[in-house]
Amino acid sequence: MTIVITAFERSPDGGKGLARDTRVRWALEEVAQPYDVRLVSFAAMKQPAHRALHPFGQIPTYEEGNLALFETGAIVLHIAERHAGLLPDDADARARAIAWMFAAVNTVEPPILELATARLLEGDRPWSKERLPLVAGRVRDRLQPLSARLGDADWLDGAFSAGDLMMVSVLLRSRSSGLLDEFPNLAAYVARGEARPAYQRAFAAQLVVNTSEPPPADPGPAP
Ligand code: GTB
Repeated sequence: MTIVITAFERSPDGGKGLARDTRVRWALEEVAQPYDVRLVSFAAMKQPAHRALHPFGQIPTYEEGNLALFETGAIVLHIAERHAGLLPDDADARARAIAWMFAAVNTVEPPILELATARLLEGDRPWSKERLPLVAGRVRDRLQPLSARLGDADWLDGAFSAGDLMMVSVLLRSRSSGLLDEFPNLAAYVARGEARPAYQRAFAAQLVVNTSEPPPADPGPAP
């Protein structure tokens, strides 16, 4: 059964790999599963056909036969549970890897997203200068204990797992703020993730989409 994911027709980041299809591509590359990509415009994402796959009108989605999934945490967990390579065999270690996946999307990602919003979308507001340090502080409050837990290990809990894949993907979004570099072991952890051949293939695949000829103008919904 062919796996089909959706991705931005043109990502706002121009191919830096920050849109969330990259983490799904990465997981599929880690477990050597081929996949197709259906590119969607912002207009198409909000249409009923796409909302049937993703109620919030977002990317990425994942289709495999009759199964349709949204939410990258759920998608990566599905991939990791069905194919060897992203979750340990030992039941306790497996549960801990899944806990790190949740920690990535539920505990670490929210303040990082808040900071990205504050910097990129609210930077011109009169209160922005006062608020930014508060939001940056909340990111540090997550990175500091994460850095302490990682210490000088390569990965969060033994061998590389879906927990690391999600955590590295989330941390990547904090790099442009400069905060990641305040924690050299986390910066090195992210670099280790990026150096994995599977990540390199995933990154290259999304880059091609975002740097090739622009797609024809989207005519929008039919009148
Ligand atoms: N919790 C969901 C998940 O993990 O799957 C979040 C999905 C999500 O936020 N999708 C975004 C989306 O579809 C794309 S990834 N946005 C369009 C919309 O909501 O209308 C977020 C993203 C977008 C752009 C950049 N960038 O350009 O740097 C980075 C990340």
